[in-house]
Amino acid sequence: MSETIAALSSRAAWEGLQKHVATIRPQQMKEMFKSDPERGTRLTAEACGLFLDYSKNRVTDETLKLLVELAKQSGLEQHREAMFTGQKINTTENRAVLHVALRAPQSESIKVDGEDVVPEVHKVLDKMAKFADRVRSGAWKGYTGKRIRNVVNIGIGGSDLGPVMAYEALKHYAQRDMNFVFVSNVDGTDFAEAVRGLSAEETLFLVASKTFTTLETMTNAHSARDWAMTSMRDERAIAKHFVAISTNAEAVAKFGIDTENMFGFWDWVGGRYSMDSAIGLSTMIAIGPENFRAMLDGFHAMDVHFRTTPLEKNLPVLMGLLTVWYTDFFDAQTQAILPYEQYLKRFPAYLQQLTMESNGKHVTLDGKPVETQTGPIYWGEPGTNGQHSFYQLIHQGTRLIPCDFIGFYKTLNPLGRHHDMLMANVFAQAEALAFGKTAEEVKAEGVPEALVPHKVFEGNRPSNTILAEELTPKLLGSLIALYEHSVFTQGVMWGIDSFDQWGVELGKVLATKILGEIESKDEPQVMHDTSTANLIRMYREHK
Ligand code: G6Q
Repeated sequence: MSETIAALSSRAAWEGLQKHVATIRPQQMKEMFKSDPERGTRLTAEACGLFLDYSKNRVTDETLKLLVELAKQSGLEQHREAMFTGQKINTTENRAVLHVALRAPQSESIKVDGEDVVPEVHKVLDKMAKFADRVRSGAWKGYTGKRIRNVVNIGIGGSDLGPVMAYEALKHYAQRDMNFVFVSNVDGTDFAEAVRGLSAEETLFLVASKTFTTLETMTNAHSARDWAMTSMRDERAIAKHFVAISTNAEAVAKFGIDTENMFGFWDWVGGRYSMDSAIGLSTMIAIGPENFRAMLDGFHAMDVHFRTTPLEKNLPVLMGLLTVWYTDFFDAQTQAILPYEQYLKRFPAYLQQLTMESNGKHVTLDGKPVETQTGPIYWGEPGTNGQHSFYQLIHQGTRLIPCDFIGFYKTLNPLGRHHDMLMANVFAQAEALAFGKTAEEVKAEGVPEALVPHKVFEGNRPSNTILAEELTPKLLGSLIALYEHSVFTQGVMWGIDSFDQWGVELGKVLATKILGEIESKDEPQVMHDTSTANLIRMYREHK
């Protein structure tokens, strides 16, 4: 598909945007709002229970028109259809990209290599549901007959960040007499602290690894097995205390887990797009199959919106285009994610992987160097905590940092005036960023002359505000899919493969070589630069 699309810099809309940006740079949002009384209600869009206010961005109608044209000239609609119809758009791995099939209703049919994958998806979902119900009700017993009280998910990257985020986000709906723990780091402290105080007889390990070869996960899984055996002393206990989530049945069996206790998925599900596959088993055990299915419905609703809504009203498209706008025309390096919802505390970390692993690419699909900056750095913390730390730089620093504020009309934990205060902060921050405070306004407050420059806020700093009714499983699904498809939109503009991760693969092999050298008793056969060689030598001497 990429052959038929002109290089980014020669797409007409790109050229148009390059000229156009010169007219936007000097404009102040304050003036844009003054001259257009409808702006705050007009530059909004709504879908799947999510209301997006994108009026506080450095854009005019002309900008948006050009960005939408750019999307069309970049083949967004064709690429989107290629994804939804199972074409192998992850070209460097020759794979389809079908996380959308994970939440497709049973009535749909999506084919990969001529085979409908939807029935398989539902087969696994049903198996997960049966298992989750048994664990939740206590029907699934540990080896010594006790019910499971602790669920430990062992996984890393895509096999960890989604499950942790979803568990935290949906804790309100979780079975509270169970304990959910997540182990990812190969640092032994992670495992040691996770199982501290747990009884092995009441603990179920979910070993979540697409490949079932990842060093960190396999190391933690073996330590978990040793830990469980220390108290249960019988290999037969493994069948009751370990299940696997993987695409690699052979490696699962080799580890000693009965493949009856394996929940499968497929090579067309990327790790960072897998939290709604069997990788979400911990989520399903926590919140129950019904809530999990509601979450899938939320994902699916956003998939339908993304696939069918005209680009100018399409939430993920708008958000993706705005990210391209700031990244490539305003030299923005980062994008802040600021959820004003404590349950979303791991959402920024989850999005870091989703966005940066997807769009941290330096060549286009045909292997040529990209002509512009690609994926920005995503980061953030829940409000209002961030306000007392890094917001200073967003307000008065020298960098442009587009922000996504996320808030809810209703809290799941009503407590006095807390929620009104929380939401007052969302609106106040977005307002202050956009409109700032002039020297005149500061002076009028009686601020001494010498302090005036310090108290001036330039304003003109862009943000989106996303509002929703309440954090439900369904809403969470839609919110995640919103960002998934925004990332997709960005990737199509840049012409990159948003679905491979060769940088991650590199990390998986590099350490293995050095590990051998560290553990060897022989004199180090040092083939490294002098710095690395010295560091390895120091470690060997002092460990
Ligand atoms: C995600 C990446 C990566 C992956 C982990 C874990 O898109 O590929 O984060 O999820 O490296 O891999 P396994 O699930 O195979 O253990």
